[in-house]
Amino acid sequence: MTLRDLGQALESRLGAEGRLISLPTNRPVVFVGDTHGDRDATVRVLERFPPEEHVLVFLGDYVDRGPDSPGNLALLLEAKLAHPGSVHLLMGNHEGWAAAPFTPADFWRGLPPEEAEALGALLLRLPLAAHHPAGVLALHGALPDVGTLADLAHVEPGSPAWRAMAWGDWRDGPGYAFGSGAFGRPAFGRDHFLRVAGRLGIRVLVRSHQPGTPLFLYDDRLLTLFTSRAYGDRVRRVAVLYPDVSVRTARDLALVEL
Ligand SMILES: [Mn+2]
Repeated sequence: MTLRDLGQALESRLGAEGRLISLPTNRPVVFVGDTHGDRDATVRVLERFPPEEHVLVFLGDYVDRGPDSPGNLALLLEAKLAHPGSVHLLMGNHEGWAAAPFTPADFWRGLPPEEAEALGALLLRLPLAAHHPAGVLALHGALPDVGTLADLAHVEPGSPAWRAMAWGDWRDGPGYAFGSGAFGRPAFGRDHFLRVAGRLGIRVLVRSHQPGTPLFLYDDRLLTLFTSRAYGDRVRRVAVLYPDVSVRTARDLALVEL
């Protein structure tokens, strides 16, 4: 199927899913970092962790940077269509193009304008976060300063909370918010993490977005994954949360290299 056909087939389903996904506790959950046009990475994920037996949470940034953005996005949308309950595609900043355009954006700028508009509108319907009752939250960037977990279900693209979730960076140091750095990326520190995670009842945050960040931060409660070779020969890594594991830190998830 073409991206256009896939978009039409998925339009109503993506809208109905809401912004916050509730993850089940009876199957292993696999968190996948940025794939960024690395279709081979997505193929490996689907082969190694079949959606019939696993729940797959892709953390966003499917397009731009890597060699095959259209192929990678089509494969992910096909997987979503075939396994709607066990494949979840969260929104990264690269899927939020229609709400906040950026540069460079090789995929988006390579599309005919009307196609970019239709696909951009579709991808703005993607969910923003996934929650697991073991105390694990997954999203692309950073924790927004919201009052309750349920507030995440109502975050809309373009809002300050969305900007934190889709564009937010973490800094390895104390402090709360550090304003917007390069390219308007808001940055947050340890004190913001501890305060918001405590308020939301989150032990561990799993996210992607910042390939150069240490794997573990903030007493091992923040895990940053990257699952693409788009930036050179970086290790492609996913994290698996198995049923009945008591999660104290991100080290209670199993890291797997692809
Ligand atoms: Mn990103």
